[in-house]
Amino acid sequence: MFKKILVANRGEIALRVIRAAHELGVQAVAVYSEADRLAPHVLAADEAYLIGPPPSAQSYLRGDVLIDVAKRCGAEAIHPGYGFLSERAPFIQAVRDAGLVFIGPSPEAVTAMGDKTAARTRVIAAGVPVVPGTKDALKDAAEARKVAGEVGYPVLLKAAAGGGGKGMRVVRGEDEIERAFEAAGNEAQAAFGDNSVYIEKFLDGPRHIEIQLLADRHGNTLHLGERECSIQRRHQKLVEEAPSAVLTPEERAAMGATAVAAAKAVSYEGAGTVEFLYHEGQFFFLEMNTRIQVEHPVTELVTGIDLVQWQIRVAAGEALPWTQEDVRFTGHAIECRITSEDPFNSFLPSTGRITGLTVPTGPGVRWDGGIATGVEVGLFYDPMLAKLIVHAPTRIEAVERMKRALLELRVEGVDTAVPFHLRVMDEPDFRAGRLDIKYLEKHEAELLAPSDDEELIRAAALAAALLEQERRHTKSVPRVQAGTAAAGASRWRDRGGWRRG
Ligand code: MV4
Repeated sequence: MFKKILVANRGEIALRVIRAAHELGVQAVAVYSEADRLAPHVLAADEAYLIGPPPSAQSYLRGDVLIDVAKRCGAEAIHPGYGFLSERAPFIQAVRDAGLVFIGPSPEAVTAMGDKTAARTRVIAAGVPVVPGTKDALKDAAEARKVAGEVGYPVLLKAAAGGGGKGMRVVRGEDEIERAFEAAGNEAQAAFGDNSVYIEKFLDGPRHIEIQLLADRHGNTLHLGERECSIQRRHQKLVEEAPSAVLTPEERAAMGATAVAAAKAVSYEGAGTVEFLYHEGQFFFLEMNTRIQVEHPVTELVTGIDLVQWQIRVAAGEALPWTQEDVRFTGHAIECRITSEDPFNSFLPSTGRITGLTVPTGPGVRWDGGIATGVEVGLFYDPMLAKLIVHAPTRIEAVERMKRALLELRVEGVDTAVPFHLRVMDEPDFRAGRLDIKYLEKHEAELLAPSDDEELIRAAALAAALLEQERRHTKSVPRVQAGTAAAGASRWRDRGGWRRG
């Protein structure tokens, strides 16, 4: 096992990796930008190094600086977390060239899965079902027209270099195909510097279900079941759960075996995820994510397997100690992403200082957070502050537990998605497990419209802020009289601005 690893990330995932390292007796080195001097991941690490100004391009994306820090502090390996440098093959190669271990897959596996047409070709050869369409990029609009006619409308044009929905165009009939081909190509060029586009049959309203994998370098590749990730907005997931409310044990086994085949096709090592679209009882390979994902905790809770610890252990050369039959699933887990966004104002990012934080606890509740009171939430990084995850024997008990935990949670100083999550937990289709990728669009009216209650809360918060300002500027009036209860407990000393009655 390593003695020391460098965590090349920030926020909740940096803390998550530091915790896993510490439980393995491994020292963890943090890096931080000038915006993150007081961040929790810095305080949790054994050592921490300043790597640059706040913008990611000058700090967390500086592969050369990160490798230099790792070498100078004596770290043997680098854990990339998710985002940032986690899926950049040249960085992985540079880590290896520096004599360090990258905690994750090979650069070849990342490259193979990063190009969507190359990935399709690789997994088709391994017998993995994909959505009907082209293997390779289309040469021109004429070819697009021909192939679309064969596949049958509606079709979807996708960027070969894509992922995450950029450069995607639904085409409903032959009259639109040529214009859509040009538009998708231009968008792909702008986003990825590559205008290659391919075609798939468009599936209308499938579920997004993904399989978690764990592979060692001794030939063992296991699947750890699925996650249902259909509740998303503009390709940002908001709620995830395990297991899916719809998969039968047979479907789980078939999807799992398919995901294992896809991973083996690129000699995958470490933790990874194969995404599928699930539509009318069939599933189709979408893409493979060659990193640990945000939503990994729901899988950890239903399998009892610590994915981040095992990432580190397999990177150190250990073999997985289980066969597929040893992997058992217990109960139901749900995760809500706690983002600093205003759900009632188009999820507009909300900034400010965290002035108060009450984290839910109690049976079956897990908080993976990257914030603390006093921390400034700005616009330099992703708005996800934390994840609230619950585990319970059944799905409906997990839903009720999540509601309870969301009501215990108080984040003061910024708006969060918490009121949105509370509405989801009460929404009948969600409670019945009736989900697909159009869920949010379908339920926009109930889930995203500000209620009278929210209007009232906003008005109260504004009034409280004005009062607070006035109080600060009224120096002549003694605010608290010594010796009264107010010295410790008066509501007028509450810094939160408002409270629910
Ligand atoms: C699709 C699809 C429907 N049919 N492919 C979106 C992101 C990219 N990775 C693949 N995506 C989709 N591919 C076919 N043939 C619908 C989507 C899609 C989607 C997929 C997963 C999760 C959320 C989504 C939201 C919109 C569209």
